[in-house]
Amino acid sequence: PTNEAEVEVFSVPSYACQRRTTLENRNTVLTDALSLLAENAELSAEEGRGVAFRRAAAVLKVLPEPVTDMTQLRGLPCLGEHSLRVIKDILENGASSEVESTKQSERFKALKVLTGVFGVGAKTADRWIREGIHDLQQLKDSRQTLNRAQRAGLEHYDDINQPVSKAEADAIGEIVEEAVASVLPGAQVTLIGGFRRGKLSGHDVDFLITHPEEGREVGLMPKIVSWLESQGFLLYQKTTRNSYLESDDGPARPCSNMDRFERCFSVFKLDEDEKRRAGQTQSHHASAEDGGLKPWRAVRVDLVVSPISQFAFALLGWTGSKLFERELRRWAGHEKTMSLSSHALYDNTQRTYLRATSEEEIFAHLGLDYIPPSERNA
Ligand code: TTP
Ligand code: MN
Ligand code: MN
Repeated sequence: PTNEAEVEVFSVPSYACQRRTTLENRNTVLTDALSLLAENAELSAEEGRGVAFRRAAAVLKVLPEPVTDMTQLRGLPCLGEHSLRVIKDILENGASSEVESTKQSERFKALKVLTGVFGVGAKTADRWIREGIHDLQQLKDSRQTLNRAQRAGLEHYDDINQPVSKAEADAIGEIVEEAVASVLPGAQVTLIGGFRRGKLSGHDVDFLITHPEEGREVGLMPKIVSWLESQGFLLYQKTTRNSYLESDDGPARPCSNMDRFERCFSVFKLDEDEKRRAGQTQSHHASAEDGGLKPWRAVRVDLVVSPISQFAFALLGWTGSKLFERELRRWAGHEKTMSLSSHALYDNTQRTYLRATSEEEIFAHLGLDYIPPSERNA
């Protein structure tokens, strides 16, 4: 043992997929600020800046204690000049002037409100703002033609922008289980997305569906959707069929982050009754008896169907967080010369696909310690 005082250096690996990020965050003031700047960048078609802010926030999320002094940040990865300036401002003045002015800006407020309409992305919102539309009333008054998704988004705006609780996610899960069991006995339903990572609320509920016998899952989504529709559970749905095999970029070159599974973007009608039947306690949501308010709420639900041979990749790719996924792909490409998608893992050196039947195997192929879902909250 040495007599010299040891300086404790907290070391953080630079890729988020090398780190364990739980939901416990001692630096929410800082990470909220950086996340807001990330969101503003993403809404303004500045993806690079958005990712930089997301990476900086993710590093702060794993620190074991609140940051109180800039010296604590020495040697940490992913903290660029801009992020450091924001952090310094908050530590010294209690708030970041850039974050505060962004929050107040008419443009940011309008982008938030308009992209809060399901089916409206940053591009559309930007075009509307340039045409003088800044809020929902102006959108309704304008003669803009809305597509089916946007009409549903506008109609159920308040519900869709109200967080979904775990209890509500479980109630939706029971409905999806029933639908799947009715149309293809033996098919399996897995809760994915934020709820699989242990989040207590989310903006939607995500499910991955497969069947243990390869091929049995083909054509499954339209059957599930028909069953749900016949039971009155769907306010909106759009199913896109699997285009994996016919795509020409192939699994080795996942050109976009969008995968090509058969999937369904939907808006569920969740009855308070349904929630009670699922064994949950009564929510704050008004029931029909206490004031004439509607006894149901709209909930955004994403369904994905994958063949069993790709299940582990789909599970890993759809559990998130979005930054964790991005970092996994960056690690694969930059550190391992591999291409990872929600369908497959390809080794560009050996020119071969690496098989996996579990997430653990995929981490092992990538030379990474296994990180469980609850620690992927980067
Ligand atoms: P989201 O449902 O958007 O996010 P989330 O579940 O992590 O958070 P929230 O609580 O706000 O719903 O996406 C879930 C995962 O699905 C995310 O890790 C990325 C993945 N995904 C794809 O693989 N392809 C896609 O096209 C989309 C939209 C998401
Ligand atoms: Mn989700
Ligand atoms: Mn989703």
